[in-house]
Amino acid sequence: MTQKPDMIEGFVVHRSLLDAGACMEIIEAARGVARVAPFISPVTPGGRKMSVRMTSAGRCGWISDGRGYRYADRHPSGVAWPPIPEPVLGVWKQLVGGARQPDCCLFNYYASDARMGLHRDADEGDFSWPVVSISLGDSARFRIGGLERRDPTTSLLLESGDVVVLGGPARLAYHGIDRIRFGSSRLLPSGGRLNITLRVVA
Ligand code: MD3
Ligand code: FE
Repeated sequence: MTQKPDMIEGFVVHRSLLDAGACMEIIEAARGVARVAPFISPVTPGGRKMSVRMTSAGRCGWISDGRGYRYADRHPSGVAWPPIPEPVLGVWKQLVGGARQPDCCLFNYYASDARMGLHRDADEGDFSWPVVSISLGDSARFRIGGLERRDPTTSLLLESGDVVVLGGPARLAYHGIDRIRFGSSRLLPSGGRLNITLRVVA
């Protein structure tokens, strides 16, 4: 567990929490989720196609379309979200405990040119539980700031097997992905980066 001195409180990085085997097991499980609930390129309410492709598992999933972004109880195809894979729940259990299960498991796939602009995750009705984020495949430059968009930011490289916990003040911090280092890992057959976030929604 490491920490930058100027980083917002509640942000914890568990470097290499998952070894290559554990990463592969989760990637296989993600493939199973995507067979039922395929990755889609969400469109922002402003009509722009996001470069990150997404799908979800669990009681609800995060979607975005012309009507806005929100949590929905079904994939846009109408199919129910598959259950959150057991090895992913195991990571939550290890870091957060068994008192509460996550409602949503969001899968973000980054191909070579994908990025995610600075934003905060505030669509959830309960911010008292942390968000857990699992990085798989190619490395990425992750940026995190403070509670206001104008606050200074710092960046760090997230690598395959790293798991980030965002609790306390960090739960509502601005953050984003500047770019990925395409080809830095061979774990995903077509390259790229898979990020998995676990959240309590309400
Ligand atoms: C800080 N995902 O799904 S993971 C997202 O790598 C998202 O795909 C990025 O931002 C990704 O919303 C960053 C790290 C992360 C995830 C959720 C957070 C940081 C967070 C929620 C609150 C604060
Ligand atoms: Fe986010």
